[in-house]
Amino acid sequence: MSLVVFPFKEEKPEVLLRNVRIALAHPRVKEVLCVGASEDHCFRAVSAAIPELSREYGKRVTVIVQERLGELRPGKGDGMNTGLKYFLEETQHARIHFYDADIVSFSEEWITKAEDAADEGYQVVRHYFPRSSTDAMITWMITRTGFALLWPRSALPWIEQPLGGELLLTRAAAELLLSDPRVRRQSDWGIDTLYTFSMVAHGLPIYEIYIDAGKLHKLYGALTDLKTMLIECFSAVQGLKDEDVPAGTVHHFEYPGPVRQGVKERVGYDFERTLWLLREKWTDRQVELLELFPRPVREGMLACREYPRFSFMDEDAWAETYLVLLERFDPADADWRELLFKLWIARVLQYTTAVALRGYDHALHYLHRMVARYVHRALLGGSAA
Ligand code: GDX
Ligand code: MG
Repeated sequence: MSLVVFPFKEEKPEVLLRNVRIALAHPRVKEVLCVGASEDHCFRAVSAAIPELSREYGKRVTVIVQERLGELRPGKGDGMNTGLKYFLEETQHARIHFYDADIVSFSEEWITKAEDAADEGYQVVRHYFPRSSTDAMITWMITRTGFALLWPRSALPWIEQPLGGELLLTRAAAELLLSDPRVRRQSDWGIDTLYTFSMVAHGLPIYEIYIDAGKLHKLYGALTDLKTMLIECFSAVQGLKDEDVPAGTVHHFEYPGPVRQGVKERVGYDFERTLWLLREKWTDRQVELLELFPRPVREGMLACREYPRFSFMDEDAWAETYLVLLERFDPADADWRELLFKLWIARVLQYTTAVALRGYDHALHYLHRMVARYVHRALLGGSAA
């Protein structure tokens, strides 16, 4: 039997409660746990609804505030790790599922597919979804790029959605993750990176299941909303750069189905608002820091102070930029954070105009090939044609 955990922060209670009901109705689910960032409005609404839910389904439902377990900004990582700890210390269930609380397309199928794969013996089951070609720009440009450049022989670069918050772990997998000090300290948005990293580093067999209906959830506007997530996800990779990851993890994935037109046509962010972020918040120190980067990047970024530019930030320029960032980026330094943000925006805009504009199929093929080329580059130097 399984425990389902929803980490949440300031979500709409009706969305979370709908998801809690779906989980409670599933025959494999014995208990549901909601882990709140604080006692916010959503926390109070869910707490009030619990007695009736428990009675209706005859199952245990609990809502708790996350513990302070990590060392970085208290965020989703403390929430997920509190869920893991509860699962291991307070229950005897065999499996734990995590789902984001804000999903409006959640269904019984998500739980069933994960359970079916776990029945086959996989220790980790991860959900992945069709996404628009301009979505997931942290995943592609930060996480998968970093995984390819740093651990080209491991399974890491090939994980479809390494930042996905939807996954199942067996008890043994949960024990390994929570006892990994690298995972426990990661209290912020870097937690998804650390879970993925740790499960591959420990050689746990992974199955990625494809959820055709897609993950519909709260949306962002300009890329500014993603700034903290970007910085924390990059820092998480950077913090791991000297770690070893063995090759040979079993990683299977379900072949994706045809992608619906609505997903193909979706624009992932507001292009015009994002463009102008390139001109903003420049300081003398950021200009100095640009000295560390290859010339086309330095000159291109300097020109952004007058007029937004990005065509210079192609795949190779980004790899070189990324390698400098891995060595020199300082997450405690506001100028470094702002510069990382602008460099990433230049990369996202370049990709959008040079690749994504040519259509969904072209773009998705490009992104997968880009990861493969980064793997090749890391193994053999230079870039593969
Ligand atoms: N307990 C707790 N504490 N929950 C949190 C916190 C926190 O500090 N911050 C966010 N959450 C919850 C939130 O309510 C939601 O249920 C989930 O975590 C994800 O947050 P959301 O704001 O919906 O983020 P988003 O952009 O949907 O990101 C998710 O997907 C990304 C991805 O798939 O690429 C999230 O799981 C990211 O970590 C992931 O990178
Ligand atoms: Mg969301």
